[in-house]
Amino acid sequence: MTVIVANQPNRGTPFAPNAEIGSGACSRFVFNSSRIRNGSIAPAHSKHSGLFPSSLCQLYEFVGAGAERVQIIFSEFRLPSKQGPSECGDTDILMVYYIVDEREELVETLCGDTLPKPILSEGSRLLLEFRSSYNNTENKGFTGDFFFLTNFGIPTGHQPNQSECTFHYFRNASSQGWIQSPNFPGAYPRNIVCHYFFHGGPHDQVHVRFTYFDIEGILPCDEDSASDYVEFSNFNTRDRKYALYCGHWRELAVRSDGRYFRITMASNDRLDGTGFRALYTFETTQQQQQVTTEQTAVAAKSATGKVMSSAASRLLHRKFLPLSSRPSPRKPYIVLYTARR
Ligand SMILES: [Ca+2]
Repeated sequence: MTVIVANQPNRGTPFAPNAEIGSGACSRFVFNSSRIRNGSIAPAHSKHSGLFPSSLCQLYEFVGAGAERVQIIFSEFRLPSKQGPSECGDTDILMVYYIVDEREELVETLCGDTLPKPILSEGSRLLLEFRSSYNNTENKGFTGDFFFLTNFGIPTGHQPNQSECTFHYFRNASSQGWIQSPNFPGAYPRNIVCHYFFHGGPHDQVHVRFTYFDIEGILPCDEDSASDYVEFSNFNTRDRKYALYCGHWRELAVRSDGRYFRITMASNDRLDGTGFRALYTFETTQQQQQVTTEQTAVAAKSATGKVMSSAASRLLHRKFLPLSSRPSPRKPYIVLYTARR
């Protein structure tokens, strides 16, 4: 195999890839994390006409090490399809492959004018294949930034072990901040478990307000319903006062009993969602009392039937009441602002 170090393979690319390897009709650019941690890719086309050559095939291969994954974030994407906006056909497409056990698995085929969501590899390797044969002036190609990372695309919190999707949030680091699912706002990976641990001060409670929630699954969001889910707990073990959550929620808020709280997200081996984003706040008991009074007033108003839908009301009464088997049950603090879509 001949390995050639490319000089200027990509228009507008500040980094040269590690190697360009001839592969049939396709040129292959290999990026190895030992030599480059991040950069951008964009297929070369004529500076004169803005067109790609009549038949272009380029492979971009990303090779990470250990627990590293590859994330691609697109900043430009214009590959209009000859077959209309909803069908890619086989021209002017960008194909995404996971490489698992030396096998290439096609994950998705991208085309059109909509900026794709971020992509996160399943393991340490990822392959992109760009094919262009439908030349018109609308086809401007794409630009994507790539990153080799070990934080699963979760930029906040303290991650003690790079191979685990576990993040800790401490009151003494910040009284407020954001958490998100891996690769948000792109699809979260399959077969993943992510833990978010919150450690407040002695008189703190943890308030978490979700601003986006899309977890693939159906009620009751457990393994029997083949669902991905988000779990809340005041303990390290399962907290039966909280139901498991999946589906779409416009807004959802939850509060811990005390200074400690855990949120866990788990995905199975099929179908995807785009995850969640939430604002967490460590609140002292005094602040909390004030907020509870306000929330009670909102809940009372909702109960008149003007705000809360019957579906929401059913969910509240059926799912969130404490279980009688639990000793000294306390009413769970979950405020449901809107019903399931
Ligand atoms: Ca799933």
